[in-house]
Amino acid sequence: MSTTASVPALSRDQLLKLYRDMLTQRAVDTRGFQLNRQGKIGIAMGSEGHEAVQAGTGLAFQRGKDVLYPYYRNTGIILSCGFPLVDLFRSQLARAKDTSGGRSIINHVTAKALGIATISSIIAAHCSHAVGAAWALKRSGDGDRVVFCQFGDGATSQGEWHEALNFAAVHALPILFLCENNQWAISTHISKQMRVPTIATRAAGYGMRGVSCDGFDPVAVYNAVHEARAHVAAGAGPVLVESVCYRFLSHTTDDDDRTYRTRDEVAEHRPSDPVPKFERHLVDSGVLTDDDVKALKREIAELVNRTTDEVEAEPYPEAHTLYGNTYAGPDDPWVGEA
Ligand SMILES: Cc1ncc(C[n+]2csc(CCOP(=O)(O)OP(=O)(O)O)c2C)c(N)n1
Ligand SMILES: [Mg+2]
Repeated sequence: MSTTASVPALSRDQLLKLYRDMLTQRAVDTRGFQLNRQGKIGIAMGSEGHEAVQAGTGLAFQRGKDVLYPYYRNTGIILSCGFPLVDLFRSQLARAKDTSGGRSIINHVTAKALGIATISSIIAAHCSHAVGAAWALKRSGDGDRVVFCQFGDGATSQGEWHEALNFAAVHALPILFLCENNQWAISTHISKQMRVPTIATRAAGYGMRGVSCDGFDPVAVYNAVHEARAHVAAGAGPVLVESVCYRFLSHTTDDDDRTYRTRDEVAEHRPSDPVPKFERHLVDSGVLTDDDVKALKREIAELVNRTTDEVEAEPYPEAHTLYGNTYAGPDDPWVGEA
């Protein structure tokens, strides 16, 4: 189904937040790839092409109420939901002050106070965790709070994903399932994942509402997610929202996408790049001038440079913390053993 016009028009401040969040996401992910090429971090995961999806979803998230279960490609959405940039760089650079003490793979951060749950690397495993959180919200009678569960197209082939959707639908849980359909799951194209035309179609199998939207347009994503959130918060059951986008870069810096897709295919999608597209829209509609755009880009570049330098100067975790959060008791379980 498509979205309706019941969503109010966005204010100038909201449009600027969308644009700023999109620019920040791109700058942070570009920095991740640079740090990897400089040999400073082991791996980087880009999200180029996902900026509109994540800024639009982040704007619909109600901070202080909602709970977010992100996945590894979600630098944009966690920043949009208030996660501090400095902590994201601490994760990328594995510094001691990272939310996992510098002991987790990059971007696997957590922030309880912001409602951001720990990221799981196991594809679709977090969908069950998110459903558990939604069940807890429902049982506690905490109305008007919604769980946002993000994942990619590939995740929808996992058995755990189907179990999560079914359970959520049967119990009418307050959860939004938000698919970032970038057409690829590492080297597996979407055409090898399913025979139905869209991910949203899959919702019908569970008696759940399914919506597909243009993931290159942050306003379209916001409208779809905002409306779906209202449906969920009203106690009408979960919704599956699919935002159709594209992954412009390799899966991670450990992947060479030239081995499974042509350069022509990637080039064909480039005109849809959401960042310059939204920028043109804001300038053409008089929300921003060209000078505003330049100033904002400079400001974000400076912020990202300053934060990178600041975190690079911070210490790595101490060796004795290696087993922390793994065993009960002392950091090092072998200390004192014969
Ligand atoms: C259960 C499981 N199987 C395989 C992997 C390896 N793996 C990591 S990312 C990924 C692709 C996921 O693709 P998608 O869900 O479309 O997300 P995207 O990376 O495209 O954003 C795979 C197969 C994993 N982490 N967990
Ligand atoms: Mg994918």
